[in-house]
Amino acid sequence: MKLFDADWAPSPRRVRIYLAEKQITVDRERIDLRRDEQLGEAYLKLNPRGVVPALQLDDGEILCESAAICRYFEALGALSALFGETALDVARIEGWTRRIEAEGYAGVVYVLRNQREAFRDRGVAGKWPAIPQIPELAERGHILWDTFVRALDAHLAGRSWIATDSYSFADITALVTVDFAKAAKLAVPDGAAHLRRWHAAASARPSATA
Ligand SMILES: N[C@@H](CCC(=O)N[C@@H](CS)C(=O)NCC(=O)O)C(=O)O
Repeated sequence: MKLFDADWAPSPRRVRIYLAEKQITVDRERIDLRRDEQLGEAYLKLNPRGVVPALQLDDGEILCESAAICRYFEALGALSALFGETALDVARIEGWTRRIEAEGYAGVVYVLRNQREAFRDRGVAGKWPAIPQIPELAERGHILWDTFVRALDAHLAGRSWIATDSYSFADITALVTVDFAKAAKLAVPDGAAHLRRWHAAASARPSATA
C-alpha cells in the first residue's frame, strides 16, 4: 500500500502522527500542495476529490479521510488507547474528536479559506467548481475558534489528556488543529495555561515531528 501525503498540511499530519504512535511504517508519496499537485491530472486519476491524505491499497482501492485511514490501521492490528479499548473510552475519544473537528478545526478552515487571497474561489479544499469566499464565514471561524479554545482550556484543568487518561486520537486531532491555526493567525491566548501545558506535552512526544 502507499500513502499519498503532503508536508505541513494538517490532515496528512494527523495520519503521520497516528502511524508514528503505532510504529507503523508505510510507503509514502509526497504531493506538493504549494504547486497544486493534488489538482493535477495524475493525482485526480487516483483521487478525484483532489485532497490528501489518501491511502492506496494493494488492490488499487483508495481510502480517503484521515480519520478513516487511521481507523483502518487500527482495525488491522490490536486495539490501542489511541481509539480506546473500552466502550466508554471509545465514545469519549470519538466525542472529543468530532467536537475538535466541528468547532476548532472548522473554525480555522473557515478563517483561512475565506480570508486568504491564495484561496480566492477555493472556499473548500480539493477539486470543486469555483467556490467563492464568504467573509461572514471568516467571522464565524473567529467565534468558533475563540469559544473552542476557552472551552478546551477549561476542560484540561487538572487533566493530562483530552478524552481519557491516555494520549488518544482526540489529542492528535487537537495538536494538528492548534498548530494549523497559526496559518490562519489564530493563537492560543497567553491566559490559556492548561491548553498551553497540554500543547507542550503533546508537542514533546516523538510522534509530533512525524
Ligand atoms: N476531511 C479530510 C480533509 C482533507 C483535506 O482537506 N486535505 C487538505 C490538506 S489538510 C487538502 O488536500 N487540500 C488541498 C487543497 O486545498 O486543494 C481528511 O481528514 O482527510
